[in-house]
Amino acid sequence: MRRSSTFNTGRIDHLIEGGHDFDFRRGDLNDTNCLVSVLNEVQPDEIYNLAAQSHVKVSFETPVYSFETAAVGALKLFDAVRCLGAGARIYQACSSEMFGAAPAPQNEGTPFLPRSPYAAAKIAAYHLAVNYRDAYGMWIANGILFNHESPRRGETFVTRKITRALARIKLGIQDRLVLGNLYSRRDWGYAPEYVRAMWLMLQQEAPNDFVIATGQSHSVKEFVEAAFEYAGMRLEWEGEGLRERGIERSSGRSVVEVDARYMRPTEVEFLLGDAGKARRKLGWTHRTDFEELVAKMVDADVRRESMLLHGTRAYNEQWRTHI
Ligand code: F7E
Repeated sequence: MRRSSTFNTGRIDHLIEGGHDFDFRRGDLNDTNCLVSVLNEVQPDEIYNLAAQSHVKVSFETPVYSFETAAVGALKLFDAVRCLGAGARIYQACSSEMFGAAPAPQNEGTPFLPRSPYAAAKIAAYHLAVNYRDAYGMWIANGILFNHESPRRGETFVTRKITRALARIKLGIQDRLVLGNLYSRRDWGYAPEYVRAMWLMLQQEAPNDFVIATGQSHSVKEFVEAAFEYAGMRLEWEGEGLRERGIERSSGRSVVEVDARYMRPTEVEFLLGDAGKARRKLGWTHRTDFEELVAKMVDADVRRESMLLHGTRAYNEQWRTHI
């Protein structure tokens, strides 16, 4: 029986799988007592530390909380495992945000030039992982994952914000999509493939650090265009800066607009990952390309939003008949 603990978004979710047993408990990563008691009870073989306030823009508004979950939370976990002599293998979720302003393509040898409190916190956790590895011989792998998306992505991250708004515009329940910087570039991959890479990292003989990316980079604007085009809505652009707008060609309606409130005080302009080391040592490579990712996310949101719409209508009709 393998036991694994996943520490996610500042909370501890862990499960023990074995036969018909399925045990699920929750706790707070920053509560050391809780952390120790979970580790003691579960005695995990593998720990996946995904815990963080992971929204980069929100980290400018909540820098202390963001630092406490991403950096201090990781330190508490490493130190709890050390104190307990637990011997578990740990996956530490790092981030391509750590590269910040460093020139592309970025790989394991690229210097970190952080552009947000979130990135600075992830860098602190990265260095702590390396130090605990060197000082105490602990088994900790740093996974430096570039943006990984899926229909399960949170609605405030740009890809999901785009596909969800597009679905709602198509169904006539939303007028427009309002975004910030259209010109930053990201290396977007498909999340399930990145989770496999995390698992592969913990199956190696020795702990190591890996960049996980597709090696393709697209701007936010290109994501918008690809999504709208896939949904059968051609866009034409007019204006510049905060006045830039995406006009739907067939209706002449303005469906994409820009607002300063979604801009960041400092931006990461260009991320493009070089996952050569993961290819060579883990045998990992991405399979889903940009167009397929966009299509999967648009399809899922169109399905979900139309179900919600029709479900609401059905609900309202039922409610009206009973009144
Ligand atoms: O922004 C721009 C925004 O919030 C992507 C997290 O999972 O990946 C993620 O960080 C880009 C940025 O992701 C909007 O300025 C424009 O340039 O989807 P995002 P992120 O900041 O790259 C890394 C790997 C992580 O580790 C993080 O935890 O899109 N952008 N307009 C916008 N972004 C948002 N959220 N909303 C907008 O309206």
